[in-house]
Amino acid sequence: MQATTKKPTYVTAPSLCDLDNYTKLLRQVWDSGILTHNGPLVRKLESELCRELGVKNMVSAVNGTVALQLPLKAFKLRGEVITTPFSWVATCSSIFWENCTPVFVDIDPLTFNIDPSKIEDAITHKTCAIMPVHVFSNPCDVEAIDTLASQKGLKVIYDAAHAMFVDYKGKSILDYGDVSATSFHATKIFNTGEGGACITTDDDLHEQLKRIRFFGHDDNKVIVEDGCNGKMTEIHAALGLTNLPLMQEVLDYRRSIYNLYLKELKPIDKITFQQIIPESYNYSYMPIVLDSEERLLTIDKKLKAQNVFARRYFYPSLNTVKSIGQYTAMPHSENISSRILCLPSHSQLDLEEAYRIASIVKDCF
Ligand code: T4K
Repeated sequence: MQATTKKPTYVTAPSLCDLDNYTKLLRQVWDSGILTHNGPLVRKLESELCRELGVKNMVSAVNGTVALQLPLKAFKLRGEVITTPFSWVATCSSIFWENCTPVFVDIDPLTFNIDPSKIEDAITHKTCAIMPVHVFSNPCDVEAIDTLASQKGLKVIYDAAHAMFVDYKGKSILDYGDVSATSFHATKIFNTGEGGACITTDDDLHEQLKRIRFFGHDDNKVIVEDGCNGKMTEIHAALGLTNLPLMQEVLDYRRSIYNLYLKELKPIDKITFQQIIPESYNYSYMPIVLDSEERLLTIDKKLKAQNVFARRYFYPSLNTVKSIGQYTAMPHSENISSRILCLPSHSQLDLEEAYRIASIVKDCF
């Protein structure tokens, strides 16, 4: 097939505020000269997000990976952290950076989240925490995980990088576990360019996370614990504050794209979808699972020929990555990982283009 001259369509694009609104806020930064160190816009972003999400405490961070590291540091964890092989590599690298070892537990092949019924068998005397991922914003079985963790005396740090603006059983999904860590990366549903945050209901832990983010300093700049530099800048916070009012529109639009793809592709029995709870999902990704890797490669090639760039999130399954550790079979994760493709979904994707993409996919059957 011949490549078209059409503008490329990427898997995602950042939802961006009006540039003039952003520069208006940047004027304040220029006038004050305060660029970082827990400045007024960072604090404002944290409090506005807490209000919007209905959560008590938030500590913003330089990115989502550091947001995962901050609680590992706060709890002074050493040993094994149980996690999922079906994730972005940052889940594992945050564990390694904090001198712990990831131990994989396979996923549920329907929800793509860690299978809670398999966690207990993976617990050893070295286990110190569980780090599950709400994959594509789909809530983990938080009741089962949190109950098991408290019985075994383990910390739970949810990797909620995808899970902004998701409520589950009457509260934000970010309010479960000891801490949730989310990402505000450019490719996420809410973005500050780079950024992330820790969310916890524990006020003391919240204060401690703030200190760790700021070199371990207390309010008087006395070093009271082992910290790092995990601070968000005012420039990033300004972008977040200007993007925030767009969120309802962004969420609604992503949902309509998801439903369009679903309607078009559901009749094809060789395509399956993540099992989700429709009211507890932010529709930031559009994952489809094909009947074989061969089919996936064919579809991906056909899309690329039409200037459409889907992405294999998450591929490869992390248990197969040599630098992460010795291989242990994770059949469900490896299987889903080899057949899953995320189709373009973002605010700048018009519905007509989504129809066209769905048609290219359909033509491969
Ligand atoms: N845990 C989980 C479960 C995660 O998924 C992630 C990150 C983390 C933790 C860590 O959070 P952070 O430390 O990143 O805050 C992206 C992101 O870099 C990464 O944040 C994300 N997960 C991961 C799933 O995907 P790529 O490899 O897709 O980026 P890239 O450059 O290929 O971009 C994809 C498409 O997006 C491009 O084709 C065009 C568009 N794009 C991208 C960027 C960066 C834009 O339009 N503008 C942009 O600025 O990694």
